[in-house]
Amino acid sequence: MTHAVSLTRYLVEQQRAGGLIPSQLRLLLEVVARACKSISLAVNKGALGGVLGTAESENVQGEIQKKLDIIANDVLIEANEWGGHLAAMASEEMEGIHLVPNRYPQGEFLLLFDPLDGSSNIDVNVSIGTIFSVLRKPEGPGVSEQDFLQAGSKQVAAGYCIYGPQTTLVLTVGAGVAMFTLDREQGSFVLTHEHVRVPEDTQEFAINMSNMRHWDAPMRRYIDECLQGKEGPRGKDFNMRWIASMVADVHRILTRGGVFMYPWDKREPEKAGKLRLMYEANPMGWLIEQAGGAATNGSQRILDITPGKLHERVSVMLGSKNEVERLRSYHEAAR
Ligand code: AHM
Ligand code: MG
Repeated sequence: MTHAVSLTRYLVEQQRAGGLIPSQLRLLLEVVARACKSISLAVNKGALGGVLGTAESENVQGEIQKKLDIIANDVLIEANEWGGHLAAMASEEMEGIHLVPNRYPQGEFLLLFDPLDGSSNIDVNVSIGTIFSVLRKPEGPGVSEQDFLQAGSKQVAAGYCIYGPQTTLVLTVGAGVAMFTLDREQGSFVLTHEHVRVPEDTQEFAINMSNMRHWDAPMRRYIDECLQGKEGPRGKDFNMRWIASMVADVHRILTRGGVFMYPWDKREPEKAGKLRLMYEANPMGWLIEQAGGAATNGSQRILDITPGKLHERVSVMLGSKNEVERLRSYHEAAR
């Protein structure tokens, strides 16, 4: 009889085999998984739990917060404060960093998260998720926002938990991508996919087409060629999906390939894009790379960008390698 591999066992085995996971990081990932479990319960209760709808507040990005944005943020903060594995946290929903209170021991790691990604889908019962990224705190006393401003290539763990028909935790610690499905009877995450691979080619793209008129020329060229299908320069038909939850779109790409784009557009030209670098693009970019795909902003590998500020935005193109390379080359050709 084969035994199901729990998240705990997977992490212990990674710790033993690759030495990739120090004990504090293992604890951190278990705590994040536990927090995701309770966010999943709140999401599932929906209207019965009184968690739907809008809160009476805005976040630092000027976006109206949903009740679940705040609940998920509080759950993650509360769960991660006391374990001794973290020095500080940062979130899409908080302007500054959140230090671990003095009464608790300080750990070596920094945790960043988007507590509830895909907020516009909460009330309509469509998949949403939590995205997280873990960095090591640089040596030295105390901790400041500056300590967080590290390139995505410095991440030591990254992942997301998707709250959909199933609740699935997707994780990398730098040794490929593994997926764990929440077994609600047992209350534990069970390994259900290992060595996840994104096919290098695809005929499926994800972008919010309603913004087409605002894109720059290389972006329009790429989509225009896809839309021409078999009769166009690509010589094949393309399918389109747009869930408007990055976690759900990325999950589909990790499962069957595809390319996801949220490019710069001229609605707000001073912003590099809509999505945030440190807790959306970096963790997703690393997961995709770990599964054999690629992630760029059109001119640079996402993971090579050194952030200038915590809530920095970025143009995102990620997924099947050959499509991302094509996007990069169209941007290069236009420079
Ligand atoms: P959020 O973190 O406030 O939920 O915003 C990020 C989301 C992504 O999940 C998704 O890809 C994108 O915003 C959808 O944007 P749009 O509504 O413009 O299509
Ligand atoms: Mg988000």
